[in-house]
Amino acid sequence: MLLYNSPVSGNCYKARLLLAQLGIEYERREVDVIDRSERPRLLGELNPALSIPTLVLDDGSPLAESNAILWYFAEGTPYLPQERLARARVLQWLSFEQYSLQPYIALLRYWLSIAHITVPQQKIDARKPAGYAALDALERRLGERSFLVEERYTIADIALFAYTHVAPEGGFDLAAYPAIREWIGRVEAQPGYVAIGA
Ligand SMILES: N[C@@H](CCC(=O)N[C@@H](CS)C(=O)NCC(=O)O)C(=O)O
Repeated sequence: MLLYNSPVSGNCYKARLLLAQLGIEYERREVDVIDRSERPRLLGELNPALSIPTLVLDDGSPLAESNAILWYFAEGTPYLPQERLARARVLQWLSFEQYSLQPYIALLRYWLSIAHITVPQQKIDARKPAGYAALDALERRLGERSFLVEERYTIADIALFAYTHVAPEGGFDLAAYPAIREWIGRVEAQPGYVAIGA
């Protein structure tokens, strides 16, 4: 199995973390997240969005989108509940991550700490309130439970953890979010945990 990957990408990290926790081996091919000129050649046949992570399964089938990759590998394992409502709630949090968290927290991290591009402060400030609103939502949820769904660690936690724990790299202060900080510690204590840079 081959993962088109970047070590700095939170989306790729989601796949790397779950695969490590499941003990599944794979190869990595590193893809530049700043110079995207090679994407059509590398990924054109595999993923119409030309995004990473893109995975090629052992039988040659491509699979893209970080949360789809999580779902595929978590199926039939403790990382994805079997009960209908719990599965829908996992999907609820995966959708929240893509729509409400990533465009603000991941994007600011990319601008400020990965690409180091000069972005007008006004443009940065404009993304902050929605990023903090996503953190507020997570804090409310985690203030009343240990994990996002069913009181146990699932791919919902992996998906939200990926960019939340590095939110300070995008200029977000987690000091006012004690429940999030405790949850980060619980995720890091899970068996088979690997850090984003590993
Ligand atoms: N929704 C996608 C987003 C993937 C994504 O944005 N990947 C970045 C690297 S972290 C990328 O390759 N972007 C492609 C591009 O901007 O050209 C996912 O969750 O996998």
